[in-house]
Amino acid sequence: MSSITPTSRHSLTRFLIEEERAGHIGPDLRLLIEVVARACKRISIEVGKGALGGVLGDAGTPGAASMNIQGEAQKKLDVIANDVLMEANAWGGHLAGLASEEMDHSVPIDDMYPRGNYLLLFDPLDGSSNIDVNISVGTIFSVLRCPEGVTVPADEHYLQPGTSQLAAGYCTYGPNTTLVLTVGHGTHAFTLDREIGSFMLTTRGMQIPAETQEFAVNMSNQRHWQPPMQAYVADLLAGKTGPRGKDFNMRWVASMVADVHRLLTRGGIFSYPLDAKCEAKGGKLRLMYEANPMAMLVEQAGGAASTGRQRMLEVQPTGLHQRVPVFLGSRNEVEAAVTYHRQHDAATA
Ligand code: AHM
Ligand code: MG
Repeated sequence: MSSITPTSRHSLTRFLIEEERAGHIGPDLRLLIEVVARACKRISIEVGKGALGGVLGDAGTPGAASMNIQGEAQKKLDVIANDVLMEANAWGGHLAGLASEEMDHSVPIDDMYPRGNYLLLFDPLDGSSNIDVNISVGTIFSVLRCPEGVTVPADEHYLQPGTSQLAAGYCTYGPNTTLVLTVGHGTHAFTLDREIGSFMLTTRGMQIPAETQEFAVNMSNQRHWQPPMQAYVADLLAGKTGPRGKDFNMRWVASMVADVHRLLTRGGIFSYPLDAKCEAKGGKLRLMYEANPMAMLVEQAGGAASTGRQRMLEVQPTGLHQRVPVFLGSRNEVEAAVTYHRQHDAATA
């Protein structure tokens, strides 16, 4: 991992042109990423207005918040961020279609515009529960290729495993706005320079340390977890004198973007396991626009990502809004969590 000195800083535009020259991306994918980054700048401005902009609180009418397909109440900023991403990506000719956490089904690009070869999936504003309390939220996105011969993509055309992602990223709206991106050649961070309005490369080749002493999980769900997760976390909490032989610290922002940004920066494991409350749905977090893009970013930074029982990027999706259990971050710690699942499953088989 190398930090960039002020004199050698590259803009996102320059970085993408160099990726194109290196043969890592084509011009349409470069345009797509530029458009998403521009939309994220807009969202960053809206998020930053807070109470002054009238953007806080629930969408819909008082007492009757609008709901998304997940049955979750939408915040005003969820809807604003979704609209910004939809509008920005509608007309450029780089996409065949889009899918979002906030929309029941995918949407093909309108006939009035040319259609490109890519599919874009996104969670427009992740960490919705933190919007009104001024804690970091973010946008997560994933790019897939539209299958050969498909001109009007439907939901089924998005159901590709995470290994098929051509690019993935997120943007955090926190004390600073940072875009973290991979096109399959490392994971890189770009900080928004608000004075010039450009994302500037601030970390090339993020690297997650293989070992960690920090974990992130919603501990209030502990009693609802399955036995292997119970055993794993009990051993983390046992600390130095327990079987793991070291003390662990815990952090939980409740915005996946912020929790993942922390582990990309200094290591850690993030997990949202199966629990009795979300088991029937398959998990809490969504595979296609939360778990998979984060898994690609983490693997590209030398980390690992798993459902606890399978490499995340190899899960064959069956639904656009499918949910999965998630373990990702420092490689050795993810492997430790997976071992607890493997041993439990072997003992109960
Ligand atoms: P969202 O996309 O509706 O905001 O939900 C996803 C969020 C993640 O960012 C976060 O890790 C998790 O839900 C928080 O869950 P909890 O409320 O159990 O802490
Ligand atoms: Mg989310």
